[in-house]
Amino acid sequence: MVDNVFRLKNPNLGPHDYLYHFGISASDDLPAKFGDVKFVCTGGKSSRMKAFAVEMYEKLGHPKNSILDDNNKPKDIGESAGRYSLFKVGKVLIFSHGIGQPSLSVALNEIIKLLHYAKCTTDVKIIRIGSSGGLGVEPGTIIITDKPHNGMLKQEYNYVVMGKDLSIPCSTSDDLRNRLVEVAKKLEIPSTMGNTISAEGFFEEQSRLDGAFCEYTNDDKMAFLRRVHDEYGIRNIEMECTCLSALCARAGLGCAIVCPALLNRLLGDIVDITPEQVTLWQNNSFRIVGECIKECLEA
Ligand code: R2B
Ligand code: URA
Repeated sequence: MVDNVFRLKNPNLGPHDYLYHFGISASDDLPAKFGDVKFVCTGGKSSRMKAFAVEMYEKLGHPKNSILDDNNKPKDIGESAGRYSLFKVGKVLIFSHGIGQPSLSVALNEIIKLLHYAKCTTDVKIIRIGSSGGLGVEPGTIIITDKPHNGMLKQEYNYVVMGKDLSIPCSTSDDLRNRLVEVAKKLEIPSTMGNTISAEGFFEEQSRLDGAFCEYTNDDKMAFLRRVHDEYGIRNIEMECTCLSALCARAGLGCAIVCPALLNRLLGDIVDITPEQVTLWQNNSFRIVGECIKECLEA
């Protein structure tokens, strides 16, 4: 259970720290710059997160406590480090995380430390706005993750620390998830709540037949996809939700995951959607998350 009390127990943290992948020093006045953050939004692509930052800047009515560039647009604070982008729009922090759990884990460790150094200790929530392959859903449907599962179909995030397997339980915020579902209904955007698999790769790890390698049959693939759909309530597959939900829960941060299904994996493997569809589905997830954040900030 996430109790919304932010806590970091690492005794090694301090003003000497440097958030290398964002180019931010812990000795900068982080409470002054970031101390009012209430929401953190993240997604894989830098360009998508920039578009979301620009949209939030408009939606929230050009909040004063934003960090802007020379053109009065949200400034990419992470640009100098050259790895991830980072924007601050009012009380909303927005960063890109790249593809997969290792990339997300690096960025998220530094963002969680940023929140800690900035003294954002109460009720900060993190939302991933991603993309995914759907299971048994119409392409374009926005899936709000209920229970994240790893590739072994366990609700945990696993990684190796000093030669030992570490396993951290995953959980998403009930309250945030339900709010997002309500907002999607209000906006009449096709959406569903369902369980999600976070795979460790895109091809074999997601039972695709079209990677460089494949040693199973179409029947094997379909049997697995149908089983996880029917027995585990899996409605989409992506590559980050276990890492995000486990590390957030470990730090006491509520989180949610909102992803359109780019295709129905029960019907195929190839993502061949048009740029118009990408834009529409991306905008739908932006609208849901943006509206939910606006409502929460104004409540
Ligand atoms: C969804 O899409 C990306 C792979 O194409 C990955 O980041 C994910 O979770
Ligand atoms: N992202 C994934 O990880 N899988 C898909 O099938 C589509 C997008």
